[in-house]
Amino acid sequence: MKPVQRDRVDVAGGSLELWQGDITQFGPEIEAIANAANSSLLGGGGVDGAIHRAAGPALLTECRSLGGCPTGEARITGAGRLPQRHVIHCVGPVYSQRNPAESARLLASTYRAALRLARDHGLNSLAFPAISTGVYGYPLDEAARVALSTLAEHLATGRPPRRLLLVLYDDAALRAHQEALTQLVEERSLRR
Ligand code: AR6
Repeated sequence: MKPVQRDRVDVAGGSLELWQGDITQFGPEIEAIANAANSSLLGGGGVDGAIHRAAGPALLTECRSLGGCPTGEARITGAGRLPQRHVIHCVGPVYSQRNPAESARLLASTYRAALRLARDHGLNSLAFPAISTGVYGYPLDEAARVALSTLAEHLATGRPPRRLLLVLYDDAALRAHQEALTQLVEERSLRR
């Protein structure tokens, strides 16, 4: 399904947006998409599989040359056949392997690493999937709070990228992120 915008808040003149649909279906107006990868960076199921299928074999060839990526970090490549300039591969934590505080630290860390790479490559728009909330088993409501507060903190610095999208695949993920956004808007007095 082509992504549809469902919600949006303004943070320091930047835009934090909730979308629903398939992250591989954006056009070139979104300069980069993030992938929820594993530390081998050699592909997998879920959104990783969808991104590699859409991007074609050039993406895997480029990923092979990177030699993997530790949990909590990110790596950037071209986007193969996708219309974006880059794919940023994020390795989130497997929720059951650590205590909740350590998982939250690593999840925030991979979002921040992706934002740094985007800024270093002159990107102004970046779309994320809900990292770790599928195969990696991160509870949706907790992951939504971590993701949204990390993205809002980035926007509050005033640095690029200034347009951040979280792309939710199903209704449960969308609901969890809408609730977390409502909480964030109240806590930080943001404009919806
Ligand atoms: N567009 C947007 N979101 C999607 C799409 C899509 N096309 N497909 C799935 N999602 P997951 P993880 C959502 O499992 O939990 C892979 O095998 C999905 O509903 O893709 O970080 C990797 O290689 C969920 O909310 O990633 C790793 O081994 C979210 O994307 C492992 O899975 C993330 O689900 C990473 O697990």
